[in-house]
Amino acid sequence: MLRMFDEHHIRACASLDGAWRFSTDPEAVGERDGWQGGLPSFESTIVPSVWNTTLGLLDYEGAAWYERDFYTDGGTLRFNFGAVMTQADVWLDGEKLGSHYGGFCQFALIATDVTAGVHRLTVRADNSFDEQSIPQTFVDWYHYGGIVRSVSVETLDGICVLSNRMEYELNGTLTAASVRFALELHNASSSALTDNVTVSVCGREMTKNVTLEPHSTLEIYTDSIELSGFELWSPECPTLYSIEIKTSTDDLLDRVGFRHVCVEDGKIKLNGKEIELRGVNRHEEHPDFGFAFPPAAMRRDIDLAVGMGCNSIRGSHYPNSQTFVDMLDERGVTFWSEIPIWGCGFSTSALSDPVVIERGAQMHREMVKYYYNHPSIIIWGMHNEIRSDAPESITMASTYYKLLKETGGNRLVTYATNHAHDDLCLEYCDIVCINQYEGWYQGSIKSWDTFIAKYHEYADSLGVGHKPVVISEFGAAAVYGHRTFDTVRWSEEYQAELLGYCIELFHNDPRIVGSYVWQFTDIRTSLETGLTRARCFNNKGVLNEYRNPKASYFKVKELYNKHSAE
Ligand code: ADA
Repeated sequence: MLRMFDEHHIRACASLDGAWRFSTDPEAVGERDGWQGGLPSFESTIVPSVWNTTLGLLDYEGAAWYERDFYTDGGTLRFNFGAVMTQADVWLDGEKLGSHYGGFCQFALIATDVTAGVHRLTVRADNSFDEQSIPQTFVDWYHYGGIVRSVSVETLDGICVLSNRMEYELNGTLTAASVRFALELHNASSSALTDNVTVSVCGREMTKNVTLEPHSTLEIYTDSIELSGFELWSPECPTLYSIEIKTSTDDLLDRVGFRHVCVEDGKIKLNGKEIELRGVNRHEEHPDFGFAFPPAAMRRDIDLAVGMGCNSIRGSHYPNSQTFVDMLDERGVTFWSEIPIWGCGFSTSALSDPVVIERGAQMHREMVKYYYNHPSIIIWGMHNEIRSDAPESITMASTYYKLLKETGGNRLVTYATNHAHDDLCLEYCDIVCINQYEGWYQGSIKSWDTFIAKYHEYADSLGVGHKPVVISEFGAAAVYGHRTFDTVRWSEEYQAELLGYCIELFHNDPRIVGSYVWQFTDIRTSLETGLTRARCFNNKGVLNEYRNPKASYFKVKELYNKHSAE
């Protein structure tokens, strides 16, 4: 996984990106026929990538197999997968190593007693969707398949550090913090071991003596220390600190930042100062690369969003790559990270299905585990547009809210609702986030005023009128290059007018503390959406899919930059 810093100096790591052997398995017979022992026929492909950009496979949904050989000096190996869509089954030399459910989520598998020499790694990726999958069959983006983020192999030696969380609490003046680390340790050897693990942060060290049973994993906490003299992380000054965690045989390097986000007096406060979120919804998707989004293009996306005046991005609708979030940490852009529960595809029965709820909970746990230390993430998103007007949604909303509040660190927890006037779950969010398309699917541009007024009335009647409101989606489609003298639907002019009207309206409403334009770029959608989605793309981007600007980009840029200067 490409990070914007080295994760290890001591641990031996090798990238497994590059050429792999590949075969689709449309009848799902591969495992029965022993393909894990060697693919009977194959073509070559590149990892990471999506298979849909291979000619002839645009709409392939189902299982596909990947295999490659690699050399190792042997020992305990850890295989890291940035993301596999959506179910991954992994074999080493034909022996099952493990499985993982959930595209967009990072995972790792450990193999012990591997001999020195050349070995074969096999992955079956299956992107089939059904009524228990997350997301479900119907979504408004493209169901790309494949190994879409990097794969690497690490050699583990002695007591190793698999992951870490820096848990900290700032004092009232935000000048000092009480800090402790949660460390996931693993003993890679076949005998019990004792070692010191030392964490260095801001010139201070914390050491703990640990003993681990053979091939076991253990989470420990360091003692707490008081730190002061650090700079806070903020959009204006995104200060980051390197940390180093070491044992006598292993290390893990990471980056952290100190900041405080909360809701107070109906506003969002970052480091005690009111912040208005000027945001955009971004899919990590490109028509030529799908979800295997090139890092250099990520940097350009951030330049374009920052240039438009954004101080926030919503990673709609799934965890984005660590590379992208690293870049946001560096640039001081706040981020909303969520999992792909995209409600329009969910029936009410799926919402209360324990299998679905547990799959979502596991995705939240993995998102928290891998992204915890990113200061840019100030919002966790539980789900998007579920039937939160139906009692069946309450278990899901309350379960995820509790999970993220208890384990997610200092962040606001929310979900995007499209039931602003009859939502039953508003108790389970720190900020109320509303998706609405007045002037597109219903009403007119001007009917936004009555829509908002009606929400305030409803919120007051429920006693949640004090919660800050963010308009998390609003927009209109415009076909790139369709310019008109009259502001008619599908034209760049209409889209620019609608977004301009909304941004001013939201900015002038004291209860609304932010907005996220739907959306950053046009995106490919399911081929079945042809009748409502011109070109089979969702055309509500302020940029087209190749990042060329529409008139609306300049309108949003003018207003967001004006508001930022106020
Ligand atoms: C919803 C959804 C988005 C997108 C949007 C639209 O609000 O959350 O993913 O589908 O509608 O363009 O209709």
